Amino acid sequence: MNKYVILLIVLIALVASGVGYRAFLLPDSQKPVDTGIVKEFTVRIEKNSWSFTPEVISVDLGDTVKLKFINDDDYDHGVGIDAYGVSQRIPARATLDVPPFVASKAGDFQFYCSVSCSEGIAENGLYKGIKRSHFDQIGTICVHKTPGDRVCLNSAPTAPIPGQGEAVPTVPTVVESAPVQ
Ligand SMILES: [Cu+2]
Repeated sequence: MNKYVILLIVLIALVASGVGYRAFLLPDSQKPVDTGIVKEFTVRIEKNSWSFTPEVISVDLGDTVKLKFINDDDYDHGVGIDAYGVSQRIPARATLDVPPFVASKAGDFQFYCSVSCSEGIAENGLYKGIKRSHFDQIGTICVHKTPGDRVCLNSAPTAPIPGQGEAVPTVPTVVESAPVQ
């Protein structure tokens, strides 16, 4: 048999075994998930608040996440989501549309202000009577492993949620990205 034909057969066998492995042998937890569902959120940065509103975003594993940030401040902020490779500046009084991404990892992931915006530019760094700064401007994206599950794995609100009364001021929880399964 022509050696190229043999080579071709070997190649086809290799590709077929790879496809077969992904389709039949790979554990469900390791298969890439894409629900095809798009979840859109608008996150507001209120003037001199050093916070995001809302501070907790919930999606299901495999959802496509579309985030819009509105910066009401007269100075720049940023958004960083290390787990999903997001790092963008949000100029003063501007709106930023983050390129959509698929929430492919379950767990709680921080989003944070990635531009040093300091504190005390106005009102001595006080927001609703609580001292805040750039380092308090943190939110959490909860990616739920099971669709419909509304319990975040390990997140906690880091600031008062508007309209829900004053929360006890807490040190922001540092949320490590939790592995799938
Ligand atoms: Cu900042």
